[in-house]
Amino acid sequence: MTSDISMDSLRILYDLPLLELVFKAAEVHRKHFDQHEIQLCTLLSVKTGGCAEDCSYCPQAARYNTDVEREKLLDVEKVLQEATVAKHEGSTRFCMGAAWREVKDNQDFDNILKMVKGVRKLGLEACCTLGMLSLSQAEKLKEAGLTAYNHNLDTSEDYYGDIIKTRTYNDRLETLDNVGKAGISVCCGGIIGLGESVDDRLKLLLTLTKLSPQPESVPINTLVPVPGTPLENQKRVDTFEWIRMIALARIVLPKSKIRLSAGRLDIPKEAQALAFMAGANSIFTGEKLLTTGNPSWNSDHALIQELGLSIKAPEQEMEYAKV
Ligand code: SAM
Ligand code: DTB
Ligand code: SF4
Repeated sequence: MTSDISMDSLRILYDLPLLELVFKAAEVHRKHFDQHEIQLCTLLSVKTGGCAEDCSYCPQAARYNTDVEREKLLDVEKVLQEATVAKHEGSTRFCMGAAWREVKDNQDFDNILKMVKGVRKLGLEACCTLGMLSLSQAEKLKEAGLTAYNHNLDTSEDYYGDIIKTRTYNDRLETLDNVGKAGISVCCGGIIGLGESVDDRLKLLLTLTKLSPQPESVPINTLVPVPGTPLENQKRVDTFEWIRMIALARIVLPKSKIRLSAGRLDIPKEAQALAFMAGANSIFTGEKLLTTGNPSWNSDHALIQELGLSIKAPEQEMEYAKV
């Protein structure tokens, strides 16, 4: 499917009987990927808490009273130790997250560049999610060897203002543009379960298809309601709605990796298997996401083995091995 896709065509797909939709998504998946391969990505919060933004879902926003303690940027050495563990467990992409509104040109950023270089030297793909980014900062990250930059649009442009008031949808699009211009792969997805309508979810997908370049990976998060955040009492998303979102993402973004992200801890393994059938081909591994829980290494290894799946090898390894 290309960018001539419309809200009407998305709605028709979304309303298909569930298994029909999954079947269509599985067909698209097999055309573009080896359906047996799952990419393992490990997240580490390198700078936790105290964020100036007001994202209603986020336990790291300084203005909400959550259990998350504010920490300064981790040492480069500590981050590389964690990356080594992730590699040992079979992860091929290491993602470093910072609770920043935007990147500032200071010593912390210099240390992030060192982390990126160190992660690449370990033979892993490196990803960062650091908030807003200028073109020159994106270029520096590219030079350090960064593989991908995660910056989510989260929901539709219409619903965005209900969830986040301290920045605009356009701010997000500008950063994505800078990332693309610097030649870094774009990782961009969203969250379901924020109280949005199905149309909001479809609009998010439509916007993702229109990004140029289209995202290399698309994380699909389901809200993890954290006590102290404005969305703490939000009802959990129905698992079948989650599957529909994944299948639809696979159909309209046939070449992107579709990543099962936040919320997986509470999703039964049978539903995760259906999500892989529906085209998901990447997961976050490791006991923790940024601040919330995630399935254990053991349970994910067991799931991959039980389903007869295999772990995807890193891309571009040779290109950056000497950085
Ligand atoms: N500060 C950076 C930013 O906002 O781009 C990077 C980190 S931020 C935590 C990355 C993404 O995590 C958000 O865009 C959101 O999609 C997801 N996220 C944060 N809190 C979540 C929660 N409670 N449940 C599900 N997803 C969440
Ligand atoms: C993404 O879309 N999900 C990840 C990653 N990109 C950075 C983050 C999920 C965070 C869930 C809440 C937490 O653990 O703090
Ligand atoms: Fe800050 Fe990112 Fe959390 Fe928003 S999602 S409050 S920008 S850490």
